Amino acid sequence: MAFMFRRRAWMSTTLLVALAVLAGACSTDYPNSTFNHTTDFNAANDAVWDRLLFWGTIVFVGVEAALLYVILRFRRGSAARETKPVHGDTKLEILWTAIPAVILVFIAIPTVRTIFMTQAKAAPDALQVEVVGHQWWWEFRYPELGITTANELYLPKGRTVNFALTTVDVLHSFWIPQLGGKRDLITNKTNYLWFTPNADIATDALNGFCAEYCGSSHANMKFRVYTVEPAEFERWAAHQARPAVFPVAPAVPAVPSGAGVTLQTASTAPAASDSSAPAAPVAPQLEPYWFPKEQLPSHVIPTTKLPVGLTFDESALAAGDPERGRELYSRSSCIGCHAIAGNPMSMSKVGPNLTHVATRHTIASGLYQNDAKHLALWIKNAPAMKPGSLMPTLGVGEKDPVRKTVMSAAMGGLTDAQIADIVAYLQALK
Ligand code: HEC
Ligand SMILES: [Cu+2]
Repeated sequence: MAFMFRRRAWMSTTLLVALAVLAGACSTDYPNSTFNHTTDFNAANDAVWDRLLFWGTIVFVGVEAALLYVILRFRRGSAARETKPVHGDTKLEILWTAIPAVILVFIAIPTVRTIFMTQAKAAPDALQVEVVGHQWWWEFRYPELGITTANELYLPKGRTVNFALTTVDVLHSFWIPQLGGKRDLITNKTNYLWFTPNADIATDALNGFCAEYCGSSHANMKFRVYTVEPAEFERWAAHQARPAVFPVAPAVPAVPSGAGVTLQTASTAPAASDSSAPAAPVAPQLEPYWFPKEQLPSHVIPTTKLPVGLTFDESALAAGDPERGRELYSRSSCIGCHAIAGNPMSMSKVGPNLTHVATRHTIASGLYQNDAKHLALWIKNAPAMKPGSLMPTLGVGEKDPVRKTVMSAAMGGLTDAQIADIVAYLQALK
């Protein structure tokens, strides 16, 4: 009776697990799948994988069939229990050496071919992107375009991109499951990785990860990748290459309005010609582009919980003033670590480049949404927001979670009102 019951429980559990696996397989939303043919790189890898699966399945079915046959045919009580020894059967030994060897050849040829293809040098006209790993964030530079940014990568569809991968500290690994990777970032060595996003893939936001354990916030070392139309990429790049636009008040161009399309009016001003304008040629500026917030898919929107006990006076945020913030930022510790092109006080390269920080959707390498509240909490106590973060605790009265020291005004600590001003400044850096 007890046995019957246990067998039933066992069977229903098995059935339940099988159903759950089946139901799980029905989902069509795989935001981090490596099996989509979105680039030449992952199409080639997937072809190798399919080949392995094909031969692996044949071997599996063959071996299992032979096993079942032997179990049934030579079971206890059957007539065929006496077996004939096969030791020294040359024919048989040649056969079971040759068959696996042939299968290995079928696997080895496409594998080696794919290795050679993906390890080759990228085409010379590829878009160059330097990827620098930091504990625990990503620096992205487009050397030909004069852009330095962090944690958010823009890639034009249909063009080969060649990543030069290095690290300033420990080993990291660059991985965008939907597009390609992984490849290691190694100290004192440049590794390369290239692929071409297909021209017909969707304009999309994808996840990227660090895939090599690199310390306490390794799991928090993520990034975002936006696959965009070539024209959008050009607009993005032209904008990112310019210094920060600050103050936000409309610039007074030497050229009367209309002829010189300034950044602030680029979206509204038509390229109308003004006959009274001097002949000074003004390069037409492209309308700035960054991936529209409303189109972000849910899998790139961070949902990280805030640390317990870290709060911010929300009414102070509303009172933040960008001009006061710029002034304060420019004489605070921030300038010892960050660069903002257009702010001559801020030229350091320890932390992420903040020139166009307000055009990014996340902060702290994909950990939090880039909004006033998260920026404020981040500045107040970054190590509490991200374990091990190399940006120090800066809020007055805040405790450094590792050193246990408490920040004071005398040490350069910032009050909520001061942080609110700096946040207003950062949010103006479009
Ligand atoms: C000792 C160096 C240091 C100082 C001082 C410092 N930061 Fe940072 N900051 C960093 C580092 C390093 C990071 C990246 C941390 C991470 O993501 O793990 C960072 C990240 C940031 C980010 C997020 C950027 C992004 O794109 O993810 C902002 C915003 C920021 N800092 C603003 C400030 C401001 C404002 C100040 C001054 C009040 C300041 N920082 C002072 C080193 C510093
Ligand atoms: Cu890492």
